[in-house]
Amino acid sequence: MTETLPGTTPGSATTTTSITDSHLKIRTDKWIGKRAKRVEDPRYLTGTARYVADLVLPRMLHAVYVRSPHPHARIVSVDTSVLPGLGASVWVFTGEDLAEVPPLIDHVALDNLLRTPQNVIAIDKVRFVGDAVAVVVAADRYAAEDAAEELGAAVEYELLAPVPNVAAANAPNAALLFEDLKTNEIYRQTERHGDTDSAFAAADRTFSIRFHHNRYGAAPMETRGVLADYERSEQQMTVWSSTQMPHFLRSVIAGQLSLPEHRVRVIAPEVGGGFGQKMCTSPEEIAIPFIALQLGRPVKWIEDRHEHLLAATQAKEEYINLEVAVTNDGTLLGVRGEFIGDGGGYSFNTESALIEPALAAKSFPGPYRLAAFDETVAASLTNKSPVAAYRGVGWTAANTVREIIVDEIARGLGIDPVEIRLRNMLRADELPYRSITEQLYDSGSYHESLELATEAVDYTAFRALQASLREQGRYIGLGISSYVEQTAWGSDSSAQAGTPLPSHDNSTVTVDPGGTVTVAVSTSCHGQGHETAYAQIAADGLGVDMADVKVIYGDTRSAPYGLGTYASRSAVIGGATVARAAADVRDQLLKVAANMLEANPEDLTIEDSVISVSGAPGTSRTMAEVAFAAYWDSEVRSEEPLLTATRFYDPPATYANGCVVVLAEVDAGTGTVTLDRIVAVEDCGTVINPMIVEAQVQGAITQGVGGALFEQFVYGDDGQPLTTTYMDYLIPTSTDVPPIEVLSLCSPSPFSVGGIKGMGEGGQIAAPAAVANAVADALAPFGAKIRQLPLTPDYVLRLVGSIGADET
Ligand code: MCN
Ligand code: SMO
Repeated sequence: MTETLPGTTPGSATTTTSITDSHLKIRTDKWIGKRAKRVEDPRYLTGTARYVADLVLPRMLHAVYVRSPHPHARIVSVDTSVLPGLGASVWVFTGEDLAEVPPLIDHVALDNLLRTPQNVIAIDKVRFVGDAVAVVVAADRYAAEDAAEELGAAVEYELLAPVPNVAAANAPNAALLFEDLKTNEIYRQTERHGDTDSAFAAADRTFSIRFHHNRYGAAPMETRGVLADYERSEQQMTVWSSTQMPHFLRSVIAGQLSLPEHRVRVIAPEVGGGFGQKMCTSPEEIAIPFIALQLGRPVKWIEDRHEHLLAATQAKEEYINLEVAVTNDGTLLGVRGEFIGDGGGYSFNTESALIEPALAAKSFPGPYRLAAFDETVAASLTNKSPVAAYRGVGWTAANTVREIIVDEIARGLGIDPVEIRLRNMLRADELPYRSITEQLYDSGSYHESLELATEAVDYTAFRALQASLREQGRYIGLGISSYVEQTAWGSDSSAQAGTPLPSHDNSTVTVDPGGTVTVAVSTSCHGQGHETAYAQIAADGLGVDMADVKVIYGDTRSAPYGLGTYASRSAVIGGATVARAAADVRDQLLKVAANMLEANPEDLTIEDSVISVSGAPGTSRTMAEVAFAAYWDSEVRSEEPLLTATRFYDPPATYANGCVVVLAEVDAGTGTVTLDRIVAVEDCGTVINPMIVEAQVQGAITQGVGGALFEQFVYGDDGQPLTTTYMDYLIPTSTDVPPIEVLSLCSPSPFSVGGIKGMGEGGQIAAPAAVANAVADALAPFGAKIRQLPLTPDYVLRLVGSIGADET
């Protein structure tokens, strides 16, 4: 039987308090599902949280990177002799100096994906502006910055033709980023699902779209940073890094630096946001430990903002071209799709340049029935910063283009956009459902979330208002974006996403001799509130107060091995492992308590840290008494006195869903877009903490609004980045985003422990399409068809026809 958490019955749309699993005897309704305040927030708000940049070690040196000012060039020489004090007060490391460190490659198990080894400092050539050429180390940051500037001027390059985009990458005689590959296109594969030819033959109409999804990226409050310390006498490497994956990083560092893994310790101290960017291994996370090892002194590198905008990974750029076959009543029959990634200078490690196009293709069907789908997935290298994970990965682009074309089909056929969606959407009773791309949707509320979101904005009244305002020359629009979010990334999810990566995670729950609880988890929080959510689960599991639970993570010496936090996996995986381990420890406690109370363990209950015999009031022991006895009283303790358990989980894929509706007004004279209202319906099954979930939705939607209206890394045709400060690269501020209303539905997963689904990215997957569709709806009188993001005033004016013609 499926393990269930308290308060849930798999398959039901409402929560109950029944417990249906014989093993997981976790109590029910106390903490899980409560709007518990985040226990981590006081230290964020009072500034006492410690990030890598705050850490100071004795004899610590500071590293500054020399980075390429050219998009594509051969490194002829790096003349380190220009630096006074070289080897005495200043140290320089070039690619040659790190030649023994193997290059980074991706880990995706696909045979026909060409690999692009990335030296952690470039050796022969540079492939984007910002590629690392050398690292300068000095006693303080000022000296290191000065020396880096001097050295930068002394690097000699032989310029190569830049490859600024996918078209240029595949033009005849294009310069090659990796000459030995003989092509810049590192992957192309067509998969046919169902009979697309028959679908098109049977169609009444076909619609098409050619869409360029913008390149944008995470802008975490804390930039990247690494501090490495190698204690030679102990042969011990300790690396503090702002990472989402401490254990994985430990394995990579051990491998790259040929250190035995037990002599490497990685600590992710406070991490001020990652949003996927800190998931992959940064070359800096290998180079800085190597340098610390060479120098025998601690070395710290803290990325500055300018460097971040140049050299940190970027995301989401891809071209999606679709042809869609439909009947006159709006039924989707088949789709032919091309998903072409612009991977940047390297197919970046962990998930490769397929992270955008492959994930977009596999997730494309979303909440709709689709029986025939041809997908071509391709990725090319270009002379731009590598593309890697950013919240919503390929799902954002796929959802955006799918929801835009669904609206265009509705408009073309004269069908209401709500109606066309309802006609094609899977109903809850059709689930579980295996999509045409082999994604197994477990449960969901596709119809209900669309209906709830449109009711919340009073859809009918809005249409009336829209019509009357149009007569006055005011253009308001309503945009709908329905979505499915693949979550719970373990081996199953990643395989269903088309980029297989085996994984699992673990938690250790320990009741200390004093009766308090320590929970050590292998997921690694970087802002999501895990200390609170896992404490809620452990508190219910053990029958204690949340305040008695301390959750620790982020240090490979104290947390069990696992893959960390990304792909909205932690609630499902961490939640289950904590619940399972807590259940085991509860059993251990009850054995000891049974000895003390001369009762059967089955007759005992734990309530508010008091263990009693049911039906026999007065016969009880406190948790602290039992825990103390378990460790110290050889009369009653069990054969294994430690009250501790470590449990594992490699979850089945789970699919959350929801709907975002945006109301916007477009000024057809200036091209500005004002968002008036945003309503989001979120369904992530069993909710651990509704307040956290709501805030996650709000944060993710805000980032999606950024992608829809403002954010884009722009490169010139010469490969030079044009967005290198936050004056050029705009991110949304509080005045750009109206309050975001979040409503909830609950379709517990029938597959996962407790029915939990993840949800951390849904808002960013859905929001861009909702904004785009609101603008297209507002500008419907102009026949506006959106073919790119962001919706800058300039582009909006093109849509209304004021500047030139729509290109497509
Ligand atoms: N949650 C819950 N009930 C559920 C599902 C989730 O209470 N049914 C809670 C969880 O306990 C967790 C939060 O919501 O506190 C998000 O859970 P989950 O969806 O499992 O996602 P992860 O914790 O694995 O976080 C990863 C996700 C991703 S992939 C990105 S990118 C992202 C995001 O989280 N980066 C973030 N949200 C972020 N939030 C902050 N502040 N900073 C980031 O870098
Ligand atoms: S992009 Mo999130 O860390 O999977």
